[in-house]
Amino acid sequence: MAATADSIILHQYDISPFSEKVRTVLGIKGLEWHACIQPVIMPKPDLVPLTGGYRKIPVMQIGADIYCDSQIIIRELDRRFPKVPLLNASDKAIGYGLGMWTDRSFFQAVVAVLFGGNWQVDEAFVKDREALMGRPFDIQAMRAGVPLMREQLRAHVDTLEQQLADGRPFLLGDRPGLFDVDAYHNIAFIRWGSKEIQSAVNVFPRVLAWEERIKALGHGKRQEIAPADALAIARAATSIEVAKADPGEPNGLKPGDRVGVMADDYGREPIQGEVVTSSAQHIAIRRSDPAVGEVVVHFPRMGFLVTRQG
Ligand SMILES: N[C@@H](CCC(=O)N[C@@H](CS)C(=O)NCC(=O)O)C(=O)O
Repeated sequence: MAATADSIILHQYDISPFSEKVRTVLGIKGLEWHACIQPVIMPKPDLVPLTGGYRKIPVMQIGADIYCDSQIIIRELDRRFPKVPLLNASDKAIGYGLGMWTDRSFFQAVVAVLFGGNWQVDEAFVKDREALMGRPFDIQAMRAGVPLMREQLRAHVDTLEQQLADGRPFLLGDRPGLFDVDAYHNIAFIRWGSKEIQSAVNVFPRVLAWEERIKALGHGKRQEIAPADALAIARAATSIEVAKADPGEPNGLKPGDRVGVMADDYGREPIQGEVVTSSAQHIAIRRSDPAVGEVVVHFPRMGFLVTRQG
């Protein structure tokens, strides 16, 4: 079926571990979605008009609403499609908190071991990631750091093994949930590495069995969409977000205020727009671009900084 303003469009590429996180959520929920393949390095001429400059992957688009970062993408999927919830009796919210572990220190250990190992990257990729990270992408230093980072990786994966030690099928109980998804994308990323790198996981039998259970959940029903068609959907659609005051906003931000929103780790270009809504976990800003007209771009609050502009 052709995509419409109600369709889930995931701007992604297949090797992207953070996209795997979202694809697994789509699998748990059994949803239909459209994959829009974006480049692995800049420029991303079919992504930036939607986001206003956010270049990381994944980005989710539903009509003229654009969700940047897997955390807000997953919150929105759970809000719009609650039939199979991602949170359960033992996880009212902590999966999002645990994501700050899995997506940061655990993920960085995986990256260090993969790129310090046999991963082949070209000059263009190195330059791109230097710009993204704001520091040298030093393969030699990464190679030298592999023994240290292996220790880190083992500690992270062992934490999962211990969590599964009582025989539970999923990390927080009988059903797959957000915490499984958060942890799993790191394991899926390791699977792109050599046999030797993969042994970091293979020595943990409970993690291996859990990995198979997560893989069996699948990715929902995927179709492809061309970037030009995704842009056309945004152009023709109107955001569903309604302006709403946020009484607890620590800095008094209100609808209509001009702000810049940026990640606090890497890819820190501020995305500028006018506040539509905000809450403890979400900020939505309105902006426009000749290629897509007016869109509303959504970000999480954990891990993102919001500054007033002029
Ligand atoms: N905090 C972000 C991290 C996203 C991220 O780092 N994505 C990687 C790909 S998995 C990326 O964007 N790399 C640079 C690029 O693709 O341009 C999230 O949860 O979505």
